Amino acid sequence: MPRKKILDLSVDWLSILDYEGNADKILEPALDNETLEKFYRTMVITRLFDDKALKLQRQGRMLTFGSCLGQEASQIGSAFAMKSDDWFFPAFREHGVQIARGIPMKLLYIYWMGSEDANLMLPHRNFTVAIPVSTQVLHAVGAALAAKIQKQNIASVVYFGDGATSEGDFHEGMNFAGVFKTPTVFVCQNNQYAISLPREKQTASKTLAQKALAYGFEGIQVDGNDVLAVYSATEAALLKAKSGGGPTLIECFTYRLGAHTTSDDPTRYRKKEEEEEWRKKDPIKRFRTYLEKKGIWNQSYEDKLLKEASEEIEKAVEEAEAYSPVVENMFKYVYAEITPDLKEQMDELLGFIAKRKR
Ligand SMILES: Cc1ncc(C[n+]2csc(CCOP(=O)(O)OP(=O)(O)O)c2C)c(N)n1
Repeated sequence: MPRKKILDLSVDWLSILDYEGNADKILEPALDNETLEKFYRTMVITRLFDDKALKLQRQGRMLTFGSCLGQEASQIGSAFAMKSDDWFFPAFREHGVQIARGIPMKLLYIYWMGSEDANLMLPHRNFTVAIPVSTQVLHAVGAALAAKIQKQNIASVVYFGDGATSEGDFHEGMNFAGVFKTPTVFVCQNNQYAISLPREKQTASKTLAQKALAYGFEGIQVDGNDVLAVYSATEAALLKAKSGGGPTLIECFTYRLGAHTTSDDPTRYRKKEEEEEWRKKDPIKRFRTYLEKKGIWNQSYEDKLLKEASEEIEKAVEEAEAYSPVVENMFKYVYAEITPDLKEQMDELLGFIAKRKR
């Protein structure tokens, strides 16, 4: 039987920077040198922050930690497109976004050293890390709907991975956002793996971006190792969201160069050659080449930056390790009101600590 085509959907791809340090002149965002330098500095600080966390974990000074090595362009490009009044909802790998949003590194270290107290000290409009995969998608859509009802000119930006797109929460959030046209930007960092599960086994869809089309809004695939492309796509999505155009799903096509977390061994599920290929696509090196061509970057700039960043990180670690967690907080904030069994556990622990101190 002859059929009539009733829908023709497509997904765009955006890439601006090549690997020789050239930007597409038509697509290149108009950013001043100071802003470009801020992007680079934050990417470098994130990498050093991350590396320090891994070392601390190996020395028994930090708990399980998931590195964002290789995803710095996806994180810093999207983060700097947000305004400070926009809501930000992270998963557990968004250290770069958190640093770009001005969350002190000391707090990030305190959190990954095991104290939820850090969440009580987060600056304005930064939500807590979501360890359960995809739950933050619903929170972000809810915050965006609230902002829309209150006629605030803000949006919410939510981060999650390729694996999160298989969760019900993702689909519920996307559906709600599409129906109610909430000002939400969904940033999916497709880093090719959900722990050991490769992207091809996650979904039969050709792209993750196309999932937005089913919910009635735009999905775009962006070169996630190109900080300019990620910035431009996020900025456009935020402008659209704030002018009533509804949500956007941005799929940042990138790669997790490190292990899933410090408890993972990626050599068991992926080939060295694949990692090597992606190492050549290092987002920091790529951006550095561009900045060097523009006369912004040189070796003495790099040496100074590395020195300053390392000092900043050492100071943050020192402060985090000097922090004494408030034990009660672990129990107090599970529910709005502490339940009798949690209260019992809290009293038992406090008693145990008091006895040890004597
Ligand atoms: C609801 C839920 N199910 C399972 C887990 C265990 N888990 C932690 S991370 C992860 C994979 C997440 O993959 P992805 O969303 O691609 O993010 P990535 O870790 O690659 O950044 C899983 C299954 C969890 N934390 N929450």
